[in-house]
Amino acid sequence: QHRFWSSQPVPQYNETCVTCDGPIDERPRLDPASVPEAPYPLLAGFSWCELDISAESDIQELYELLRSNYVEDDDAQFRFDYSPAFLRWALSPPGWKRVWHVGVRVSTSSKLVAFIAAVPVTMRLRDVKALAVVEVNFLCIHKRLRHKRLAPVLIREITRRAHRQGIYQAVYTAGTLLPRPLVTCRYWHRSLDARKLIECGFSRLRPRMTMKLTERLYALPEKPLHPDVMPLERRHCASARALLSQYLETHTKFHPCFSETEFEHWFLPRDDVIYSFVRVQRNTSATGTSNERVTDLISFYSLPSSVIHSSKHRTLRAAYSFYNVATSCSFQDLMQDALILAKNAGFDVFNALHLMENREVFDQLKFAPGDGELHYYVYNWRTSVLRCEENGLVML
Ligand code: JJ1
Repeated sequence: QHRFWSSQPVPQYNETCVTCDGPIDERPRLDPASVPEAPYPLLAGFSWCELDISAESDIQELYELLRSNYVEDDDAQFRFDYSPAFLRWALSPPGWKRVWHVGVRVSTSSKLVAFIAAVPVTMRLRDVKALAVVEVNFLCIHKRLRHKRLAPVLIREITRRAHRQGIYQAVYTAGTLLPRPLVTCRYWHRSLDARKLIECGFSRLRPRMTMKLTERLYALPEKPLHPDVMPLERRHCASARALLSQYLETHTKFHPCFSETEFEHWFLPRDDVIYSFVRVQRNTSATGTSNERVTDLISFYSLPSSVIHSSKHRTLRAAYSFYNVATSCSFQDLMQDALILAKNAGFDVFNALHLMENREVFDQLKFAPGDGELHYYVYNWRTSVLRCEENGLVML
């Protein structure tokens, strides 16, 4: 079935009973000399390269490779269109390494035809509180080179490069089923511009519904329910990070552990990339000093999709729920503010996965289940499957 994955240290479909959590293959860690020093051999006519994400030209080449060849929905109507600024943000968190931005070029023309990336992250997985892993993302092979079995070569090469840096586990997600998901989460969608979603084939007019009624069904207040929600600033970050860490530790079993600098990187707002908002409580002590405590956090990222066949609309502007924590109000009221803020920022749809506590608010807030699912995988780690609600990782 899986010529490649059956050779890899991942749980197979038939392994159900897990007695002890831990690595599947200890050899690369115990015997680093067994990790090759040189890159894996590539198909004749192609060469490895490292992209320089600080160079406008390399980011632009990566942007174009992904825009034309990356993930599509099941019916090939939409394709992810990550912006250059988004890619730079996603690929440069604290501790990022250029050796982990791996490209494949045609040797004669230098054209970029494939890519895979890893970034470092510290994860908690069940009882293991700080597992050093890489998040692998943006694996993309040009459409004309599919069926040449390049993906296994890229995966072996990024694995080798992680091993060379002393990292032996990876987390990755895919819309396709591979051996074997840690957890599988469905996408849910909340219309913000119902007319546009229908016009571009993202959703359909329901039976016995007119366009006017549909627009009225999805109407939202003009302003957030909480007038004091404000964009996250650097001064909020220590408190916002404490709020999020506390939430993830108590409510989930699989989550990133953000350092202070990582939190600032992943959450400080960037136009058309990452949107974060907080509510703060001001406390004035007896001595007159005042401090601010973040009580609530809203965040979502911008990931447009190209509309593949529409004369009317070229792109769909989608906001994807990132990390949201409510303590001063209900989670539902907080997420309603997330919808309003996303609508006011010009997004057409708000997408969220069935993970953490999200499912509890989908019905009331008029989300509908999508036709896509996201499978989460951990490379070289054995553990039993999680419930969706126990999943505290949102990847980009
Ligand atoms: O966006 C997705 N589906 C949409 C569009 C479907 C178009 C036909 N296939 C969808 N729409 C219906 C819901 C509608 C929303 C508004 C209100 C009424 C109901 O279902 C799906 C997710 O559902 N997206 C994808 O399939 C894209 C790929 C997802 C896998 C991502 C893999 C990432 C890998 C790297 O990390």
